[in-house]
Amino acid sequence: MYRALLLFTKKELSDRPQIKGKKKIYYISAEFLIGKLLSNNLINLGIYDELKEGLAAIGKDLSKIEEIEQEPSLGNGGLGRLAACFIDSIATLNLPGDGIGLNYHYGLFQQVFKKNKQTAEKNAWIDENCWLNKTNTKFKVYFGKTAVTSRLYDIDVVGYHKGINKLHLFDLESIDESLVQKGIDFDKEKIKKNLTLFLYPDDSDDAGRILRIYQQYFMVSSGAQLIIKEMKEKGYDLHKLYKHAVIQINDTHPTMVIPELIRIFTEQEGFSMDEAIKVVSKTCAYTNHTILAEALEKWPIAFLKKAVPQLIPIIEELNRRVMAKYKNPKVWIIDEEQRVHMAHIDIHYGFSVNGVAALHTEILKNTELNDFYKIYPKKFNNKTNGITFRRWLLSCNHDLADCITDLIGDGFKEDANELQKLLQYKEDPKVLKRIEAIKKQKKLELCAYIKKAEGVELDPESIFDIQIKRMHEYKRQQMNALYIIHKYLEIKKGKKPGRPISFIFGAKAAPAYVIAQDIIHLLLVLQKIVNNDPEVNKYMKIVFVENYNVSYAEKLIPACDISEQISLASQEASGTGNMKFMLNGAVTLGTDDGANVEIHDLVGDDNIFIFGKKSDEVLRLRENYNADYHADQIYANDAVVKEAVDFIIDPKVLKIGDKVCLKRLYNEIVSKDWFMGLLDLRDYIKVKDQAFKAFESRKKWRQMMLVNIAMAGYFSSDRTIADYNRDIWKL
Ligand code: 26Q
Repeated sequence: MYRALLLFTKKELSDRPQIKGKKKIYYISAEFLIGKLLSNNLINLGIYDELKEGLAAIGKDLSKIEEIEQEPSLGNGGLGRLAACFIDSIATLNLPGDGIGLNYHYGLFQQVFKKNKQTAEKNAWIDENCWLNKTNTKFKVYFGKTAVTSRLYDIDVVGYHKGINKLHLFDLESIDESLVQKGIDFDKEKIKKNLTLFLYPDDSDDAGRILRIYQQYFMVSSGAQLIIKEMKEKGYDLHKLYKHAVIQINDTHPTMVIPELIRIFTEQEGFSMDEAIKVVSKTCAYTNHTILAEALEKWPIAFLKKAVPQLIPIIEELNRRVMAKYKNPKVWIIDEEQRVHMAHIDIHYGFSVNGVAALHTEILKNTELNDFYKIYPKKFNNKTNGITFRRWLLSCNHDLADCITDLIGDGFKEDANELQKLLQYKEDPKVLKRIEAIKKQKKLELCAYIKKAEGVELDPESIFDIQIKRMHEYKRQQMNALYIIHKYLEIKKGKKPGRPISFIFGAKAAPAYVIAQDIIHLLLVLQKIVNNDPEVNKYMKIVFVENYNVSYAEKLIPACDISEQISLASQEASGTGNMKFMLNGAVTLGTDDGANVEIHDLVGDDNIFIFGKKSDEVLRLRENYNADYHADQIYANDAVVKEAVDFIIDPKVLKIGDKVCLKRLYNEIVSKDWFMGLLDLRDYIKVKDQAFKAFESRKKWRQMMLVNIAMAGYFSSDRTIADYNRDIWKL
């Protein structure tokens, strides 16, 4: 049945018209975390309901058939998922625009828990039942004198009741899957065979790996050739490229497209260097997704020399021009340690630099990229992230979408701002109860799924408190763990919560990120201790779901009561999970960070739980961290904090867990605590307890759910893309 539906849907897609126009956006990204496509394609084609009914009439359940589809894992997290939401919205706004990326055979690893630890397996998603269409388009890509062939695979992207754009994924023609031995190990030297096997994990500690440069260049060289081919086919003058194409560079991963286009123009198309630089600079725009210094790509020039020697003269020329103009070495492209700062190429040689939420853009302008902002104030702009409501409401929560349609009609499906019409029902008990009943239903469905998938039985009457996102110290899952320990110890002392709580986690950690692995380990050990303690498990349970991915998110988000968005203020560029939760009627418990700030502004103090230090205070403390922040003192002087932290190395925990991991984590927290979990822990405990208490004022809570749904319209990626188009792309 799945195969029949796939073939039918592919045919429907191929019958739809291509979206056309005079100017086109190319969204280049190393990641497109698209998730399963069947249900979304059917919705956007406008045939979901009809098919579902038709199938039901012959005794088939569409939602069961959807389960068969393999999820491609072509992204790490937020940045990749954002790219997927964007291509949906570009098509939905009827804008001509294609994605350009890589066809990783095994994508991001699949997470398997063994002995309370994460292990990694490959995720083989490509087979005859996937959405890829093989094309005849091939290009030669040179790494110095070594040539490889790239072949283009396409996935159709259909807008909501609109035409088709393409997701172009390049693959290495000479790929050899048999290189992968055990788990995700493979021979890193055999570039001609391994290039598109895996996606690199977001790995701030170990970013300098040369294979990633090969991948990036393979992507941008193929992409540049494709763009030039399309321009020539349409008869456009390459000297006017910027009139017909705009290239959005998704973080620094595709930055080499800039020197590569300049190289092709000067070496093959007869441009002067001045002219090539001018044309490319007017075509390329850059999006920044992070202020974490260690995550900003800086490649040793020796690596680039080895992988892509042909780009070195271009990069050196770009750097010479910068040095001639600006005396401040902090804005140069090549630093004194002979490292190439990729973001600096984008900022000097692109026409737009944007952050992904209001606070993030302000921090870029005022601190992280201030030296550049002073040179190019007009280039900097904010584009607050968004999510596609087709996937994150219509597809993942049919019941809620139907309920909203009954109440305010289906205009919100094209214009998300219409969700505000829901506010008129704030005092309508029937509506409020219906929304609550849908939440209850989603919780029941999630309970059944978790029972089957994880073997953990959750109480559907309990509060569902959910933190799902990549495992990273700045996102502070460890602080959530300390709250859980605190609650556990309170229950042990006889202070029992009025209503049970289910603490739900989902997260992958980069395999080389040791502390992140340790936090996963701690949570899995706590899960064993808490869930098996008959004195406690009536009041609380923990479940860390295995292999959290887009499909799992689609099940978890509709069932959530409290959305955990607890990053250290200033560190989360935007967050997009926060928006998905809000849209599905969860209430945010968070810091004033990233897009939480904008959620807070929209729903007001009464419909969100905010805690913790503000970003300006955090940035001030971090300026002189060793002198101004003392985790050890907070730990020593606050008995509640100390008790929770000490439990990490309590004999009860060490008995089940790995001593090395747990002690390392304990030491990290009491001595360094680089992301200041201890600083905010007291306030977090206080405000989280307030949130649990507020859950008992049922009318008030239902109203909070309603207000959150009603105000989520701003976070539609249709709005985000309209903003990109108005200010940057001008299609
Ligand atoms: C870089 C070099 C080497 C290996 C890996 C990487 C790498 C890969 C992925 C670095 C970063 C990423 C991903 C970053 C990311 O997902 N950032 C998130 O982007 C979201 C969309 O804008 C924001 O909402 C999040 O706040 C931000 O963390």
